[in-house]
Amino acid sequence: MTMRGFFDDAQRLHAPAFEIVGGQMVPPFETKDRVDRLLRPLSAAGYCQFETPRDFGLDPILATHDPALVAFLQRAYDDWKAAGFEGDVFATVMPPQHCRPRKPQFIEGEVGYFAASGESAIAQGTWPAVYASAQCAVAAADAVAQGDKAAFALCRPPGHHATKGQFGGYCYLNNAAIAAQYLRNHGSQRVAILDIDFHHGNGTQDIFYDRDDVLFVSLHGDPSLTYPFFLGYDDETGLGAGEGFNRNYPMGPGTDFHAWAAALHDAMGHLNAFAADTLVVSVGLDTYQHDPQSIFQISTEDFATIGSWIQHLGFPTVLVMEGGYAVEDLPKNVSSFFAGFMGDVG
Ligand code: SP5
Ligand code: ZN
Repeated sequence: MTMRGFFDDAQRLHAPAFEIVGGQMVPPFETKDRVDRLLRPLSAAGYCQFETPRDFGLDPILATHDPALVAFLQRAYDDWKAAGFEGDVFATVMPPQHCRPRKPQFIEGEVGYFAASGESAIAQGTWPAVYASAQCAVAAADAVAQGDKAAFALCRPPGHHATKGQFGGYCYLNNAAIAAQYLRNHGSQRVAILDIDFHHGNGTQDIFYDRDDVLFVSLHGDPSLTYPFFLGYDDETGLGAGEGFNRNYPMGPGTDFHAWAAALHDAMGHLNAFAADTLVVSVGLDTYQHDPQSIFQISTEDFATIGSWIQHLGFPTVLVMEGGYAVEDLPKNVSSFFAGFMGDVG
């Protein structure tokens, strides 16, 4: 058994010179190497047959994001250079609390308006990479909308920290949210999103927080201790019509598979009760015990169990790649997840 996988060469074009961590310029965690290392193993094992997504245009992106963010991402680098700045685009200013910010007219202020956090740069190739990454998500959603049981979007840059109107956390457009909205617009009445990335999917939560047609369930590090810090608490359950359709499982340092799996088991109860037509999974493997960003203790073998459980939910499923920064071990971890999902083990 195999599934269609989507990847575009243009996704390699996003290559900022550095990110800022702990007050230092460090090599970016989120690199093209992350996806380059996955293509061959996943094809060789027969899990995925990769193809370049066709161009679905801006419409599926604009069905999820504010047009102002999309326009900003397209022009930010050029505007930055036109202003005389030498490096990549970084946010250095953020709006005061309790202010309803008006969008500034100068690029230096605009970046602060559109940034949810300041570690992530916009570089020369960022827009074409981000656009191609989103097209992978749309193509995978389209495959499932057309009847495939599962499809894989090898997204990079990742997406789940991008809100309707802001980028951040290595994310510029929210690939999983775009896939979910595409499914809604192409035959699915109810779409569930399961986010297993180590970090809370604050962007995805933001996008669907007041809706009852898209359920968002996320397992992640306690936001009082780890990125994205301001969202991901378990009392965030949705707003208005969306009340009860957002579920968070924050977990503390040292969380092992036993504890994590108990949360997944509970989360699966919500997924089953929601009776979704289709499932989108934000597949981040940065819960791994040796991941540089993780405070969890998940092993390579555990990812097979996770893949198997998710497959056993039985929904037509769009798998969307998110984080995972133990670059050397990422191929074996992703392969393990696929082995479980495709029924090779577990
Ligand atoms: C998609 C995704 O996984 N984005 C993650 C963005 C969070 N980046 C925060 C970087 C901070 C690194 N600090 C590591 C300290 C670990 N103890
Ligand atoms: Zn993450």
